[in-house]
Formats: sequence, C-alpha cells, structure tokens
Amino acid sequence: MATTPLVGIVMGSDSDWPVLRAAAETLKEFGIPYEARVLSAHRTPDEALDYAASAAGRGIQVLIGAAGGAAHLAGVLAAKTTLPVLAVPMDSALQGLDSLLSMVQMPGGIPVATFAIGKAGATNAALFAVSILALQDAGTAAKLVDFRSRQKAKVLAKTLDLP
Ligand code: RP5
Repeated sequence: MATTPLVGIVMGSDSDWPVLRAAAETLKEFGIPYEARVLSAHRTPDEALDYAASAAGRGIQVLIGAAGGAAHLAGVLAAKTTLPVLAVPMDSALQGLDSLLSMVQMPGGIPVATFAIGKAGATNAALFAVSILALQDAGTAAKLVDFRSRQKAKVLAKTLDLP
C-alpha cells in the first residue's frame, strides 16, 4: 500500500479535530494514506497558502478543508490549487450555519464541494474523497462497494421494538 498521503485534511484549529477525526477514521478504514494539519486562513495565512500550493506536487489528490465561523479556509486552499477541495463546516456560535454559508456560497470560479455541518460532513467528505480516488483504483472501488453492502445489511437487520 502506498504510504505517500493521498488526502490532506486541513482544519483551522485543533478544536476542530474531535470532529475531523471522523474523516481520518473513515480514510483509515479504507486504507487511504492521509495527513492532517492545523492551518488557519487568518492565523497562519502564509502556511495555509503554501500548503495548498505544494499539495499536488507532494502527491496529494484531494484536500478536505474544515473551519468554523467565518470559514474561509477551504476557499483559500482552493485558491492555490486545482485539486478537489471538500469543505466541512464546523459548529460555531451560530450552530455552524455561518460556516456552512461561507463555504457553500463561493463566488463562481473557485469551487469547493461543501458537506454537512459537523461529524456527518467530516465522514461524508472522507467517503467522497474515497469515491474520487476509486475512479483510478479498482481496489478502492471494490472497498466502496463492500462498504455500501455492509451498510445496507446493517440497516436491513434493524428490528423495531413494537408496542
Ligand atoms: C476557526 O475558528 C476554526 O476552524 C474553529 O472552527 C474556530 C474556532 O477556533 P478556536 O478559537 O477554537 O481555535 O478558525
């Protein structure tokens, strides 16, 4: 298995990590090498820009950008790379709605794909990254099919406690 990271998870603060762990756990489950960094669009702007600009050259194929509040991190990353950038809004003083809107309302020209607020978004961003990687890797594609199949079996096995 390749050890060069294929996915870069970037978050604006280590306070985002408890949520972003779900992305890391998902990538690990699929055997996708990843790296995770704390880089802020406003606290460490030069480093965030450098990270995005150098990502493709280091073998990264997908970036996940997570931030809360005025959540411009994913857009800033996307400004410096043509890699797909998956944006995950973090919870905030406004329950993450401000984060969601600032990510989803990117002006035309620099896209980011925006996911749900919080842990579901982190999980789905990772699954989406796996889908992107699966386009070029049959083994990863087979793992996705197996994941869906196991998920389906779990749902169908549910029983309800009828009165
Ligand atoms: C954003 O501000 C971070 O992504 C985080 O979601 C939020 C709060 O950061 P901390 O004040 O907890 O470091 O930049």
